[in-house]
Amino acid sequence: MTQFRRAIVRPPSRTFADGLTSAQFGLPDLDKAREQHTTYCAALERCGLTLTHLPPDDAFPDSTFVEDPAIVTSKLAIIANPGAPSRRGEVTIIAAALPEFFERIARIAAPGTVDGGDICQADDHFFIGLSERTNEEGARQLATLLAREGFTSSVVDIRASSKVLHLKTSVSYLGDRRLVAMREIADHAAFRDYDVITVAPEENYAANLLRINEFVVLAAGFPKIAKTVADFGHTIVPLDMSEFRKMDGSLSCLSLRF
Ligand code: CIR
Repeated sequence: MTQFRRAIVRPPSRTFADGLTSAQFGLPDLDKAREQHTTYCAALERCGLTLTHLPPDDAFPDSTFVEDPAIVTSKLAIIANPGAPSRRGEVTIIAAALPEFFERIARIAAPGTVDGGDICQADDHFFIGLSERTNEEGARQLATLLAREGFTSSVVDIRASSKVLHLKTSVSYLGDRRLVAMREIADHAAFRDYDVITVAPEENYAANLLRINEFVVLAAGFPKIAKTVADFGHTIVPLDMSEFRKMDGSLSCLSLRF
């Protein structure tokens, strides 16, 4: 399992509530979102990570979801080309921040689009989600870049699912060849060599979790999957994600981990 040492994070900006969302939970409370973000950062530190904090930018309401404008691997960082036009400018600050940590940096070029939230790494394999944000050309460019580094990849088309924004909204890698997935995607052929743990439908939001070293960071309030994951011997770190959920955000979106 990948050992993670660092993460890049970015707090919500004052315009956070103006971001894109399809969720029906009402407007987020900015102060509460900031508090939840601070708690999230502390949780990553507890998992052993050293954090780099990028400054908030009111011009980009969704920029706290720092996972989407890049894909980071042990060998190469890739600047993405986010599928939502309002988010494309977020790549500038990420492109400036990554050279401190990565010698080699590649880019997804238009007309290819990729959101980092569609990319699920399982050791040396990458699942690439095709979604409203990641198109076939972007997926093809990313697969080529990854293959050059010796990584394998497979495509998971989620375009027919109205329930999920990104692939990682619906599936996460728990390590040890185990995936945690929403029922609708659990039987996908791309996952056939993995042990797939299905979340109960009322716990779908918890399908996005973070395995970081010996810890698993989980959205709070989902006891069934928390017990299943704890029974595998992981230390659970539960976090209240209410304000980010209102903006279609989940745990992985709030950091780039490497
Ligand atoms: C968006 O629609 O782009 C943001 N409001 C949410 C992005 C969530 N990111 C992620 O799942 N990786």
